[in-house]
Amino acid sequence: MPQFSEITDRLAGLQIEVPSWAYGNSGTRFKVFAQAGTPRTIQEKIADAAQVHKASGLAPAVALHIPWDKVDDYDALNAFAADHGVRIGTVNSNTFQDEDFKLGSLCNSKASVRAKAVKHNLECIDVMTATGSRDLKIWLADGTNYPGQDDIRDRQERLAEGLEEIYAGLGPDQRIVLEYKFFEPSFYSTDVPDWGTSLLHCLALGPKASVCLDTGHHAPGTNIEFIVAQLLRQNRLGSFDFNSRFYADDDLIVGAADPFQLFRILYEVVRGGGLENPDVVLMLDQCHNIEPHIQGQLRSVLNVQEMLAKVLLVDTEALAQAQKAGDVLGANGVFMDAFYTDVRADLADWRESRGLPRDPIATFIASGYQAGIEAERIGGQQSGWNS
Ligand code: PSV
Ligand code: MN
Repeated sequence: MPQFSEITDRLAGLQIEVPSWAYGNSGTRFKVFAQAGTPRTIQEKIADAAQVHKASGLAPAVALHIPWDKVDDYDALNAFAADHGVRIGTVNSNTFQDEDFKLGSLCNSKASVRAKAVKHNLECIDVMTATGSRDLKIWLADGTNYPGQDDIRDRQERLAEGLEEIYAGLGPDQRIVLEYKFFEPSFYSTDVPDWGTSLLHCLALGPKASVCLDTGHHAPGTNIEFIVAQLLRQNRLGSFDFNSRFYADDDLIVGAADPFQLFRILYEVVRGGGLENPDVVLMLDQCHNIEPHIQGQLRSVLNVQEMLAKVLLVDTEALAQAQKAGDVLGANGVFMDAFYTDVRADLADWRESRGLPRDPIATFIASGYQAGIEAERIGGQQSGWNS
């Protein structure tokens, strides 16, 4: 197995994009519990996200969700982010909260509604141009609840047309990442339910369209690392939305529910050249319903770092030899050795050697930042999952 010192160069390249909405309040359809100090504006969300980067060195970009994070002056927002040591990342469009989109957006049977959805995405591209952001992430809540409700085949044609119009609006260095999800909010059919459907639309669109893989968007038991391997083979894995789940789209802290699954996914990222590939964005998409938002984000990026360190420790030569020899248990043993290696002390030493806190979470807590925002952010409308 490689020494820890042999993997630090690659580990140092890890960059994780954090979602602006993770800093707002969130919950379930039963209750949203408000937290003291929650941001009221995108600037406050960025300031909080910057704390995650400051303590970990891992999170230099913040994804926006439009219209939640809309501002009048994107130059000023860019400057604000830069002043805080971070930048604007992926722009997420939102065609799931407007009354008009009740029966779908790009797949709606009404041309006027489809046009409205296209227009919104084109406006998101304007935001990307203004912020220097490369990626437009499209996730559609489109689907049906009842068999026969709409023509599921026509819906695919409408989707292809709408995506083409949006694609035509991309600048030369901009991309679409098309996210899939097998159910919710639609319970019978979903228009982009799986990676295959997303990939087919991306292939039809052209080279500036790739798949976004949200780890919470699969049926239980799905082998997600296989999907990672396959999409990387096709150069069509544009981004991840990392989170973890026990049941459905739980949006829990990445690595919390199934650390071994995160290990297996990251192994395929590394194996497929995704780690050093700027076209593969590692993003979080999480909601911290009951835990403190900033600490939740910190824990998330640190979980990814820890699991990546273990992946980089896999003895790839020994693994290849065992695989070639058909040594089933030997190969599995090499893989598991890396997973079971405790890298926490090495990581702490390494962080310190780079001028970062040994224990980013403890350092953040001790900084008093949280107490400061709780005292300062009085009044106003706290951001929530829908604002
Ligand atoms: C949908 O469940 C999703 O994963 C999409 O990425 C949305 O943009 C995001 O959640 C909103 O939290
Ligand atoms: Mn997502």
